[in-house]
Amino acid sequence: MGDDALSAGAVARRLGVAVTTLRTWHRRYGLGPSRHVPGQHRRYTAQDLDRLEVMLRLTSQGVAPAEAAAWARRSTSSAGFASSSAGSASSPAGLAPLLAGSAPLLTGSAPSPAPSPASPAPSPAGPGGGGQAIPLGPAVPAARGFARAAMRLDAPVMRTILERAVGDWGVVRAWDDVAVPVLVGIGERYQATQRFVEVEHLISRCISEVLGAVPRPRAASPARVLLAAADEEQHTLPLEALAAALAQAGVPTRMLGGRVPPPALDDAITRTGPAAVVLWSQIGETGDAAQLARVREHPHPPLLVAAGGPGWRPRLPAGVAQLTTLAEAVELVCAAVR
Ligand code: B12
Repeated sequence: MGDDALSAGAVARRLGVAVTTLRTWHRRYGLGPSRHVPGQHRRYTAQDLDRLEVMLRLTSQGVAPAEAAAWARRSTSSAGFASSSAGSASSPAGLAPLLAGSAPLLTGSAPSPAPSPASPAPSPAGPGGGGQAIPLGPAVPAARGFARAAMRLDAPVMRTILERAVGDWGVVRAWDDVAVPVLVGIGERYQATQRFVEVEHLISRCISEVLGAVPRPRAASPARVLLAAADEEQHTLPLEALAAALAQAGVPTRMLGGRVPPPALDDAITRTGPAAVVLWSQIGETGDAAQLARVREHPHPPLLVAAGGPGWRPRLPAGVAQLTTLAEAVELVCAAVR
């Protein structure tokens, strides 16, 4: 690369990661800039950039950072593995499928290269890892990669992981296996520490963006499905997942979003005559079941009135369907509108 060596800012922009992420990868995993010009900041060479691209690709696929870094170092340190200036690493046999983008996101059978003796051990509990990680339990690698990127506040990587999961598996599985474990985990993290609100918000934002980008069906007729959160209810992500999953099933929806007062819901039903209404309550404070009864008693009641979320109390009124999973919700709504 010679004089074309890049600054940290330029590399960050090119890869779509934060400069702080580059610093972390440098400090913890030795993936730093190698070109040194006296009196200047170190610069990233083409080979440094190749390593970082491998690191980014693998961590996006859920490979643990220390493992990914070991691969990244190996990918350019041995003869024959070095890449051209085109910027993409030519890969050793075992790495090729991962770099080709077909990494086993679900099964987690990522390779476990022996880190070179020179590689620093990952920091056990530094900011963004170890003791401050989002607790996940058994989770697919994509969920772990998403959670790690979230703790680094690395939105581009978060979006990439989720987009790939949606593309590879569809909305229902991406939501159930990647988004939900991370949402539950960050909820627990917050409860235990009263911290990481910023992480929670970024997670919500990225999930919303990816779900919102799922192409909507070009409907010949207006949407016959109305989605709304209960009065004062701000939790809307499960409804956003439902809208995106229904879109993939070819069913258009009308999404009112959060905090819908009962009179406004009445008006929307009067004006749009939906065949199905799904109302979401996440927390007890918003889950007065009288809201559901009111929809049932509308002069033109929808064929399906369904309640989603754990907030509803004291119990669902007669004639209201209880939705317990996203897949079930998709099935029931599809049946009501077809
Ligand atoms: C993201 C989030 C927010 C975001 C919401 C952003 C958005 N656009 O939706 C924001 C920041 C707005 C927020 C606000 C608040 N939040 Co909040 N939030 C969450 C978080 C992390 C995820 C919520 C979510 O989407 N859950 C959906 C899935 C992941 O969870 P679930 O409903 O339990 O899923 C089960 C079923 O519903 C089903 N399921 C899953 N997906 C789907 C989809 C469909 C269609 C169906 C039918 C079923 C289904 O499967 C699961 C297993 O049973 C949760 C943590 C959590 N565990 O949920 C806290 C959480 C719900 N929030 C909580 C609280 C306390 C609040 C606030 C009161 C905080 C405050 N002090 O202001 C406010 C409430 C404001 C209000 N009036 O609504 C508490 C609720 C505690 C309680 N039970 O009352 C939680 C549990 C966090 C915690 N551990 O303390 N929150």
